[in-house]
Amino acid sequence: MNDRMQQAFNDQINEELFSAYIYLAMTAHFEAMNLEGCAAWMNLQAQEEVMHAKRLFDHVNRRGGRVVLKSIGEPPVDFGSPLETFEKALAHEQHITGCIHDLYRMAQEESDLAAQLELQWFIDEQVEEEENTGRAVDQLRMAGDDQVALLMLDREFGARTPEEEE
Ligand code: OFO
Repeated sequence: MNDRMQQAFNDQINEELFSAYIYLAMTAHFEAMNLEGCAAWMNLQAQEEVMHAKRLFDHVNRRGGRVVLKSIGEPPVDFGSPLETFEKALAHEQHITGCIHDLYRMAQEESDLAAQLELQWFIDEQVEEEENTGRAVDQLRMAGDDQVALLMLDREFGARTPEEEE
């Protein structure tokens, strides 16, 4: 893989690890509110982000490139209400989708077919990420100020299971 692609993959590894950091901060935020199901949902999300970073990491290595890990930014501490927190998670996923699409377009410009194939998995994954997070946002909006509905949703979010990697 050429230098431009290698650098862009390294930047994306950093984006994915920062995502994990944000979701861990959201886990802590929900733990502090005693919303264990929401916390478990975010914790699972954080683990998936580490898996995404590792997938890009492996791709760079398998192509004879050099992984360079950069420092990870500090995430916020307070994300607001459960709805506001999930809305921020959705906005973050939309940002990551944009990054993946830019990376794919770069791979096309550079005629890097192997990177394009790898990134197709991520394009598909982002559809799922936005779908899952968007559903949670919609459900929390429906619950509104109803505390019982919120507790029921918390239980449902806690039942989320890890995604199988293909
Ligand atoms: Fe890696 O998909 Fe979320 O950020």
